[in-house]
Amino acid sequence: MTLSGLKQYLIKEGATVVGYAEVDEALPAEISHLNRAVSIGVDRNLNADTIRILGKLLKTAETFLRDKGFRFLCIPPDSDRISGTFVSKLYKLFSHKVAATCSGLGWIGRNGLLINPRYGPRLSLVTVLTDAPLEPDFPIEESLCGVCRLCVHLCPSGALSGEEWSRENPFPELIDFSKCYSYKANSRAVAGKPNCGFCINICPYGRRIPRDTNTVRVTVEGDE
Ligand code: B12
Ligand code: SF4
Ligand code: SF4
Repeated sequence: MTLSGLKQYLIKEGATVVGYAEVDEALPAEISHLNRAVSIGVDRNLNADTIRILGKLLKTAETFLRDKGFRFLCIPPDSDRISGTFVSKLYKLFSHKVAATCSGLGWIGRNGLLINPRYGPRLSLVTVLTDAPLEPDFPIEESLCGVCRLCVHLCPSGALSGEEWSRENPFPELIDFSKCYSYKANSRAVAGKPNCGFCINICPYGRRIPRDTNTVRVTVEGDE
């Protein structure tokens, strides 16, 4: 199989989307030799089963690249929870969202998440960095959120500022992570749920809701 065949191979093995990126500008010196990224997304919430599937896809890419003699660094989906090994120290040097925008899979929405035009923010991501000369896809330059601000208005913790991302200005203050984090922690305590994810569920991308609206009608039990 040729290098470009890796994409189809990963899709066949269960990936929803796969993109290749050239990521020199986002690489720290320690890993600057691994200047190509394979960004892999699956259309699922990030739960234990999704982590298993993404782990299997990482293994598939790893075997493929190793057999061809290339170097690689597989960054797992829950990289923040893995520590104690030399390789785990490298994980925090590169982010899944950078690989995803650079490989054309989507932009960063007002909710701070990677938004794919077809699957919206519902993709869970992993990344393989490599020195294999993969032909890069076109990076995404601008947000396509447009006038939509649904996630900003409806985030229960008020964590989202409504700022807009672009590749030229990739780190605006999109989200107050402490608000998001404490809301999630409380919701686990109160409702027994481990997460929130409202900013995923409300996004019209990947759903059939018009994007030119700032409001949503919420029907509660007893409403007409
Ligand atoms: C720590 C963490 C959290 C923390 C804090 C978030 C944070 N600081 O980012 C908390 C607990 C709050 C959290 C919450 C959630 N998280 Co979280 N989280 C992470 C984690 C482990 C690290 C993120 C991080 O450090 N970000 C640092 C910020 C500054 O950088 P960043 O993420 O790369 O984002 C910027 C850059 O990518 C930049 N950028 C984009 N393109 C380019 C291109 C270039 C060239 C450059 C220079 C920069 C650039 O734009 C982004 C915005 O500024 C990642 C997994 C990972 N290893 O990446 C998951 C991850 C971001 N989380 C994810 C998810 C799903 C969630 C939740 C929905 C979970 C839930 N169900 O509640 C919420 C959503 C909250 C929200 N609206 O963002 C997914 C997002 C998937 C997606 N479609 O985007 C990830 C990628 C996990 C995964 N493997 O899929 N999370
Ligand atoms: S996960 Fe919930 S609290 Fe956090 S930004 Fe999204 S909607 Fe807001
Ligand atoms: S809900 Fe609207 S503003 Fe928020 S990320 Fe989705 S398209 Fe962008």
